[in-house]
Amino acid sequence: MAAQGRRKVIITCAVTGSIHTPTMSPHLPITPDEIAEASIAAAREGAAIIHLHARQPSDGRPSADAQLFRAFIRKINDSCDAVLNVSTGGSSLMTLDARLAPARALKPEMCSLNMGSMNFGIFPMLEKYGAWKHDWEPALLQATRRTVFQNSFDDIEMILADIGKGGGAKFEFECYDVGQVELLAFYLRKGLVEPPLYVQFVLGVLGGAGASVENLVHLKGTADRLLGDAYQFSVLAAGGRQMAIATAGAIMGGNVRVGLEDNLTISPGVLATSNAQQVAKMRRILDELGLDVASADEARAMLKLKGRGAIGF
Ligand code: KMH
Ligand code: ZN
Repeated sequence: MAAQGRRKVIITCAVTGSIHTPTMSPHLPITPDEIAEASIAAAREGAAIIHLHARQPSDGRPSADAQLFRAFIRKINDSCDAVLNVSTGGSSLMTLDARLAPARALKPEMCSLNMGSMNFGIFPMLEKYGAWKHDWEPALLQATRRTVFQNSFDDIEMILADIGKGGGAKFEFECYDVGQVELLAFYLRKGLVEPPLYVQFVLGVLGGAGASVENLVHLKGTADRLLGDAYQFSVLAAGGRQMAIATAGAIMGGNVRVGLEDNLTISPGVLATSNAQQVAKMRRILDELGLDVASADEARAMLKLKGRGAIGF
């Protein structure tokens, strides 16, 4: 039972993403069944929000096939009450139309929304592996040297109108640097976004702000100044600083995101065996800090989501 006065912290688990590849970990969920099982187990450990991408079952490459999403999202929704958050970022190599197909088809309670165009470099991971299971893996990493992850003003405004106003989704506003927080504030002033805004500070992506507490303090300071009480925040760090930086975020009054999308390890140099293992670790940390884990329905109330009754799957 929750102790009195303890703040509720939302744990998001991003279970597979489009950054890591099958060679990097045997524990990365690939098939719809694996993605569903990983999500349900993460929710059981305390993840209130599950952030979802799909992969081609045959070889694990990132996919935005709405049918693949449908195959796992229904199963997850039948087995737990977690908020299901459909990525609109897809992979930086997909067209915008492809990226938006799952959100358009499924009308989820939440979607990600990336707040700017940027270099999104995952090519440094090429050095870590000698042999690859599939040819597409090194090709994808290499391609991020020359591909811009495009999220233009027009793109963002179209997503706000189409998936937000039209579909009723609330957003996980992914902000990789302070300029993207400034842009969110611009849209708040223009009335294109409505409180409560859920800002995900994304640290540690090459091309965005690095995974340091100093950067997090600056991002939060900027958001406090520009968004005031119109926002709540969550923190994710890509790579091995995931737990430490998310913990800093929790201490600073925020929510947290873990999951194999962002980091494959459970401690330095040790692969996590599941998403649930990372959620359980984060839950223990929060407990030690005197913080409670928000249930899915508490997260729905905190973020004013439309509810499970209004989803399209
Ligand atoms: N992979 C994360 C660094 C999205 O799905 O829209 C950012 C992300 C993007 O989750
Ligand atoms: Zn994602």
